[in-house]
Amino acid sequence: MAGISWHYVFKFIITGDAAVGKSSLLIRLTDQRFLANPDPTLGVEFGSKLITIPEENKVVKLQCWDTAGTESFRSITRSYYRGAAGCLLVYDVTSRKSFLNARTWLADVRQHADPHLTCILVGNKVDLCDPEQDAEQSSEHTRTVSASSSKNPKRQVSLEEAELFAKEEGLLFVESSAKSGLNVDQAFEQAARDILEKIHRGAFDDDQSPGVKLSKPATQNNSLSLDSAKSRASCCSS
Ligand SMILES: Nc1nc2c(ncn2[C@@H]2O[C@H](COP(=O)(O)OP(=O)(O)OP(=O)(O)O)[C@@H](O)[C@H]2O)c(=O)[nH]1
Ligand SMILES: [Mg+2]
Repeated sequence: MAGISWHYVFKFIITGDAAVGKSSLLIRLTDQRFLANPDPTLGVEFGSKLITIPEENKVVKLQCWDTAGTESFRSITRSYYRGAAGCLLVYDVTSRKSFLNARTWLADVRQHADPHLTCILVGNKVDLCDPEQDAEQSSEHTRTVSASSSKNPKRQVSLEEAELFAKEEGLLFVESSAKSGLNVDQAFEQAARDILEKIHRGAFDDDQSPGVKLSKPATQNNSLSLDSAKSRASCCSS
């Protein structure tokens, strides 16, 4: 194991409308900071981070392509979707439009990314919502499923509506705040765990899946594949 700095590399993309906080989520992940006035992304930006999945004793390198939400960059950003294993599909909980547009982003991503793509829907800027009003709204929701909040002027997408959309589309889901850091690392980790599970089930293939790479230390021969990782994981996991 000596010399291994990571066991897997996963290609991630971050997508969604302009100004929903995609770059802010990436900066929070990689630098643990928040910029009040970041520049809009022109095309794509890149960031990477090593994360540990303790229960698997594995180190995963996340290679993240943060794409521009502005329509004029759409054809450029699309080309970065190719082969992605993970996707953060971001909307802003205070912008209903950004939530409605998530469907279009998802369709685009599914067309170009790996067919086994793991996608997590991320409702960002939850720090702008009043938690007390949220709790009140949530209890009312058991009776009436409303699309948006009339009581909380900032929140325009309820937790329940987003959860339902995620369930229907087979997405993971979390609400986050790049500003406070709430659930930012967790969003990436949850998606990485899901990809690892898919690897163990044999869904990703080391040669066929450009968005997933397995470390090949010099001491082992080049036949090491995701299949062997799968069998090693299953033999050691009981
Ligand atoms: N309150 C709050 N503001 C946020 C949060 N995340 C981002 N912002 C702010 O939202 C604005 C847009 O953030 P960006 O990270 O540039 O958004 P983006 O999705 O990368 O935008 P594009 O690159 O243009 O597609 C900035 O003013 C951020 O400071 C958050 O969690 N809470
Ligand atoms: Mg950006």
